[in-house]
Formats: sequence, C-alpha cells, structure tokens
Amino acid sequence: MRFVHLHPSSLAPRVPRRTVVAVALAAGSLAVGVGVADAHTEVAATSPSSGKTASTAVRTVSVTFTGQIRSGTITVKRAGKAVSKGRGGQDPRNVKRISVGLKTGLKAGKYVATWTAIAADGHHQKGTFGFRLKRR
Ligand SMILES: [Cu+2]
Repeated sequence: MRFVHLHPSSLAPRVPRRTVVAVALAAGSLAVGVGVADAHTEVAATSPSSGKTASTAVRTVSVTFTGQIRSGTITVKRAGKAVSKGRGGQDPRNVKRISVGLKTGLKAGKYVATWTAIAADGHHQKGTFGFRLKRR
C-alpha cells in the first residue's frame, strides 16, 4: 500500500510557517501547523485488506482512517478499467471512512483502488492499494 500525507510544510517547504498558517486561515482551514504534528489522520484499514483476496461478491471498497475525513474520493480499476460506481466519497454512516460501490458481475483477478482524502486537519492525503477477487 502506498500512502502519501501532504503537510503544509511539504506543500510549501520554503515558505515561512507564519505565511503557511496565514494562507490556511485565509482558506478557512483549521490547519494549525507544527503543534499537532503527531496527531495526523492516518489509514487505519482498507476493505478489502491491502494485498489480500476477497470474494467477487464484494459490493464496496473503502478506506477507514484514524480520524475524521472532510471529503475524499476512491475509485477501483481492473486492468485499467473502472469497476467502481463513480468517484466515491465519505461514507454517510462513518465520518472516518471513504467508500465506493462496485459494479456487479466482477471477474476474478487483480484490482487497484486509488483514493484521495482531506483530513479534518486540512491535510491532503492520497494512496493506492491492491487486492484480488476470486469466486467463492
Ligand atoms: Cu496531517
């Protein structure tokens, strides 16, 4: 699983922190810089699990985080073709999760999920993970 967490410092490494905070505030963001550096939202789990095999009957693919997500997208492809219904988004039943429904009639094989998320701290994140589906 690849996972990228873009902090304000990595988005603008040469800009003084005061400027980053000012820009964040101007954008209506709650990002507060270094003070909460260890409290970032991270990936807690994916479904199906990264690198694992699940049933072709699976109906949803999701990423669950350690904290609340403001918004996100998730798409799933097999052999370069989208098998997810749209771009996904925050799970209406779980503010820590982004999910997307899958089309029916999925074939056995390798699938790749690609996601983006904006955490409650305003930090942009993205990642990919793969899994296999087989008939059961
Ligand atoms: Cu963060």
